[in-house]
Amino acid sequence: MSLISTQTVAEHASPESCWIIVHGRVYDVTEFLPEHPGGSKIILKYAGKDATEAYDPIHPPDAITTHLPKHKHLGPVDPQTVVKIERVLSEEEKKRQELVASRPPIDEIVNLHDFEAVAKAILPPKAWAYYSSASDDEITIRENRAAYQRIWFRPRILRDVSVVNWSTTILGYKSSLPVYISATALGKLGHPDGELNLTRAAGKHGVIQMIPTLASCSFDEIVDAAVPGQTLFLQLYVNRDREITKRYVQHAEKRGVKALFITVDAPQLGRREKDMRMKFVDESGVAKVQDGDKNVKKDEGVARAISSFIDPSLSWKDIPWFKSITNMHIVLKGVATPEDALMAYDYGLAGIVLSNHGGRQLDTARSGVENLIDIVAALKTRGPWPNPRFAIFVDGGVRRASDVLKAIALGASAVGVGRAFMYSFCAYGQEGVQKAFQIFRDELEMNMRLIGVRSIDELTSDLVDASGLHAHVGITPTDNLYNSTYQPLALAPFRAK
Ligand code: PPY
Repeated sequence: MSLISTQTVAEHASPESCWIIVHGRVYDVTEFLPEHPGGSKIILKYAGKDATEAYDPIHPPDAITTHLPKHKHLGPVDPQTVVKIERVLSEEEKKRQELVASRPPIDEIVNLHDFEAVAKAILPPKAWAYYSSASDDEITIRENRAAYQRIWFRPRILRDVSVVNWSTTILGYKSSLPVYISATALGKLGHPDGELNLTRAAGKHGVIQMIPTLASCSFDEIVDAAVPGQTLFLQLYVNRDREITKRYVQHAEKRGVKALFITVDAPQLGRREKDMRMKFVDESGVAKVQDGDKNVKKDEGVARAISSFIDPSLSWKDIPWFKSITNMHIVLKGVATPEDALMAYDYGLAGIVLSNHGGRQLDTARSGVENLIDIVAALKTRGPWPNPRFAIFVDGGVRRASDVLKAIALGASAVGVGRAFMYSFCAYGQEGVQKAFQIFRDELEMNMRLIGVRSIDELTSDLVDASGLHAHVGITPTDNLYNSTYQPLALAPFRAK
């Protein structure tokens, strides 16, 4: 294949003929422009140029090759014609890099909040905005923490807790912790290795990872990074084109993924205002939201820009189809009521995740752990509980082993942790995730001893007092550690005309 010079590429810099370079190869994306989930404008910014740096954090490496027909793959760029441009760092970026270099040594990290504080300090503002944002007034994201603080322990004493064991099984697969890594998207916004940090750490420590549909790394890269026998689950956003979904699901099963977690709480993406505002801030820090540019879509941030493929027509009628295309366990992620929990059970699914999507979807939705109480009560009407054929998971706001133990005591099989593991790799890469596992282990050991349980199956509801859980009044002590890393919602900056 002949080489293409950068000068030739530069001649195709318009909507009529738009070529871009990604990872040293030239692509003709002219016809793809109207189909790009993020809109054509962002591609046109790189028309005739190298788009790799902008492409990388928000696309798996194979996205362009799988979405563009073969005849639009024009070939390799001629390296002789590539002019290396010295990158000039902005003052803000320089300061950020200094902060990265001077972050606290990992031994000084003592809890999961610490990772979040470091991540907040060192992440590029767009990454922090995307990861930390939650919908509307961010009430639910706060409630996810607050709910755990309305549950109190009723510890038992004198039970010989010299040996305690917190390993368990999740959907029948061994897990060294009663915690799994929940899906969070776009890992490379926060660290060059993205989700592979999680995979590698999980492989070393026997923890189960749920691979996100919208990972920055490709699905196969993640599976390839797993060690033999490592258990992986898959989170699924259902595509409007069911053939794409079918291929993706069947490929995952072939590659050994054990369970499919279908996201059911995001037929439309929540309005995460912190993320949305970022879209409008240009290099000079000026908020474009105020300049009346009709071409700027005002309702987008990183997330909304890439969410248009998700099918809002997904319904219960699709469940038999999913069962027909895969033998993996099927779990619905984002269940919030006993009515839907019973439907999931009656459809013969393997379980549900009581989740509000980390507070990023319906604001003022209740916390998963609060919903757990009513949902367990409802499932008990279907027969003996716990039921080995149906698992309940909870996610959202988990930062302490005590949170995990409370959810399990109330009937959860295991608990999902998303942001906290993500912040641990944003701050310290794979080592950060391993340290986060160690913190969970240390806290589990201490808390299990202090509660008087030796194994996960000894955690029963009599060990907690959840009588105040449904009372949504502010009588809990202030969560200082958490509140110091979360910021109030900011108004777009004003500027002089
Ligand atoms: C989220 O941001 O909450 C996600 O679940 C990931 C995502 C990212 C971009 C579009 C849709 C969903």
